[in-house]
Amino acid sequence: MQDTLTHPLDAPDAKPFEVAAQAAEDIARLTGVDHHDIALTLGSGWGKAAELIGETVATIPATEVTGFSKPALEGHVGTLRSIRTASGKNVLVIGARTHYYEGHGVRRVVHSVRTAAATGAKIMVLTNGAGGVRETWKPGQPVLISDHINLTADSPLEGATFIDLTDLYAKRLRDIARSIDPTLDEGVYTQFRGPHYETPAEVQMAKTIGGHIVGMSTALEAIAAREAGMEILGFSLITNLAAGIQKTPLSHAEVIEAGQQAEPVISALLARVIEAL
Ligand code: 8IG
Repeated sequence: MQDTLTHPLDAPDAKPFEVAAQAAEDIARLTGVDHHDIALTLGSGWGKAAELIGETVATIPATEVTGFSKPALEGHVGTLRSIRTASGKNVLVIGARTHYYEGHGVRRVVHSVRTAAATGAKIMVLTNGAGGVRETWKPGQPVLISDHINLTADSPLEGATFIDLTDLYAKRLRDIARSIDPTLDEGVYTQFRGPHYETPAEVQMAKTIGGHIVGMSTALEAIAAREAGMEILGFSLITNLAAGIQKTPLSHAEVIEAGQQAEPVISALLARVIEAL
């Protein structure tokens, strides 16, 4: 636990990987599960997947885990769950994402990913709700992330840490996902800072530079996951077509509704993919 003024990742002498190791110890103690094989971050629209993945062994409030709680009361930060699949794999389900646009710095954004690696997870499954740049995509459609463009101008890596990002979103894992659903399309995820959605001109820029999906979360997490040695699988739920691609203004309510409509279908898909990993 921590006092209410300093966050463990904000201390001048903080070592992010040591804080993550402490968080992993907390998770082992609180869940009674000393090792996880796969970690899964649930983004908007994907929340129902957890129940379908297997038997929930333990659910813990993220506030009980080092580095997940906030320095002051700022609403809830969600839960962490340990789930055992039918084949006996332990899946750490992270329902507590910190977004870059919250402004607490990139260390806090990727703390859950580093913690997942510290619990032993070798595969990081990152899911999100996002905007679609391809006109042929429909709200409610899940797509695989094939690569990303990081437009945050930031990095979770500190110092001269040169990390290769070739095949960041592992083709091996995308192929497994497509063996479950051969109709899955894929595209390049473009991370903007947010929290505003893009202008139509920014969406055209994303398209011109090779982006197909626009979002606010996953690229920074994927970089940290690769640094931590994990294999990464990324899914976007297209909740809306990006600004200017769809002719009507974007509304958060619409985004939430598309997510709710799609939730049962994509959750079942995700559960089947995880069992196949
Ligand atoms: I849900 O259109 C969702 N998240 N950047 N743009 C960006 N993030 C998003 C969008 C979108 N829809």
